[in-house]
Amino acid sequence: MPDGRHNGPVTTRRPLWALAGVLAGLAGLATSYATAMVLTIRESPVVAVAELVIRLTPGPVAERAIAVLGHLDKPVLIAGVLVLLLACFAWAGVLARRAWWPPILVWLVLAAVGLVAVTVQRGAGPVDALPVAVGLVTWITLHSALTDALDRARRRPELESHERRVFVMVAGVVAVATVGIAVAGRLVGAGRRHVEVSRRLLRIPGVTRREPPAATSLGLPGIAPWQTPTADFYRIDTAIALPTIEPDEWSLRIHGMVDRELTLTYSDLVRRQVTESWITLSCVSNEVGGGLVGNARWSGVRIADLLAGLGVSSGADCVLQTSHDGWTCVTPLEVLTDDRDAMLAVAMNGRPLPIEHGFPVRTVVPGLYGYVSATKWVVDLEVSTFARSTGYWTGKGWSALGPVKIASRIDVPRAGDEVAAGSVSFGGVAWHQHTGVASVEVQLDGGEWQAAQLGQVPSVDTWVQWALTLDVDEGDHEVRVRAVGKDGETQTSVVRAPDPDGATGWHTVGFSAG
Ligand SMILES: Nc1nc2c(c(=O)[nH]1)N[C@H]1C(S)=C(S)[C@@H](COP(=O)(O)O)O[C@H]1N2
Ligand SMILES: [Mo]
Repeated sequence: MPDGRHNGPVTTRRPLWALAGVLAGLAGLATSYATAMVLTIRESPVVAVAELVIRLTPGPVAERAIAVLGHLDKPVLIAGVLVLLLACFAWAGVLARRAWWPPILVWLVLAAVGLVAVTVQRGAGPVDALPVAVGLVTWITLHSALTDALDRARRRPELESHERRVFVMVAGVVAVATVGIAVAGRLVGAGRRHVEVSRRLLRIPGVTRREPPAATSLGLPGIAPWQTPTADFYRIDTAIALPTIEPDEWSLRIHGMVDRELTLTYSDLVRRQVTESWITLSCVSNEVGGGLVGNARWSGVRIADLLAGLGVSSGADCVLQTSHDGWTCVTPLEVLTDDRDAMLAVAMNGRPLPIEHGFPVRTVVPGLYGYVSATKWVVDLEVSTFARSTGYWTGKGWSALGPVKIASRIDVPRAGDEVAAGSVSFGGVAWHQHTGVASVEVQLDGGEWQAAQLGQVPSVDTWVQWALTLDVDEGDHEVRVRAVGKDGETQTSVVRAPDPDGATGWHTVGFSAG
């Protein structure tokens, strides 16, 4: 970019520079909006900013505004944010007449505000920053492209009309592209919103909401609740843009080594007997003590019942599952046909599956890590053989079989906590899906292992809360936990990383008492 803009006479008219800023600004809003629409089901960063303003507005002021504006408070606020943005865009454009860097500062500050707004949203993750980043890159590139043309026109008066034409052309292209991108984003967003509306309106016969049995909870504050609220359930997938599938458009093909193929529509599926069970799902990538595990009530149709009618060949030993977005996994036939509740789940915690957890249909298999069993947005089940089938993660070196390993976690106290000396409560969760946890033992400062109290769980397919109160002296301490399975296996102390078949080792937490 040419340096020393301040040297040249400022001949090109201010409004053109302001226009350059406004066009670049609007283009950035369009690309960030479209990115937000494609990536997530959220609104654009502009809406996040408006929501942040609402959150930061003192209650009485907000109430007064709502009283005056009625239900229009949010649109009015968004319009206000947009007007303010337009002013900043124009200002950035005019600033570019002096030097190349002041407008960059403006873009950076605006992006920083957007970034703060999106990251304080409920459940925000790193991906929420992407629309802001895309918007910022758009701003800076287009703004410099547009103002460079103006700058050249100013420096070379003999070329002014030519450079003006260049500017007008670039500006025209930017304006048209902006509208196009915004409209495309809107269409994607509308489709997504439509699926979300269908999801909310869906009532599935046989799906009920149920509180967890009271005895599952030990009532110790700080332990993960036995039933993981859907909004807090961990999420792992390779999808950048979430698949959005209307139930009407969904179907599942079951084929391969079967006598009769079957294609099920959504209504075919939910017309069948719905089974509901509490099942803990966990991820093979979970580190010792990590949070990639959750327990929910799943409702769906048992896969064993479906397969029973299809005449599975005796040579088959697995099912290759494929999702709408092309993710695959290979599941042993055995766990899909024995008496466990391996299911095509349509609901989680009594509500249709959230889009990010696989709407409208996913598989859930008690006892296996998600990477070999829990296909979200599942559309194809091919009965096959391990010799012939490879799943997404097993193709990258993870173990072909993924039975969940016995695990336990300390939730209270947290690492580094300072607690009052005397009697201290310890607690957490332990799991060994489809085997069950027989006991949990706690060791303080390398002493005797002591048995913890366990919550009562409805089946061997869920995790269990544990708690124990011990006398603790003043000073620094270290507490460890290990579980014993109903098969008699004690959780190993051998420390292993998650790759290739799940982490092992005892969760250990350091804390101090004073
Ligand atoms: N379509 C699809 N399904 C998927 C995955 C994925 O990447 N794509 N990841 C799997 C993994 S590794 C896990 S641990 C679980 C996580 O399910 P959740 O996001 O509902 O917790 O989904 C499984 N199903
Ligand atoms: Mo996973």
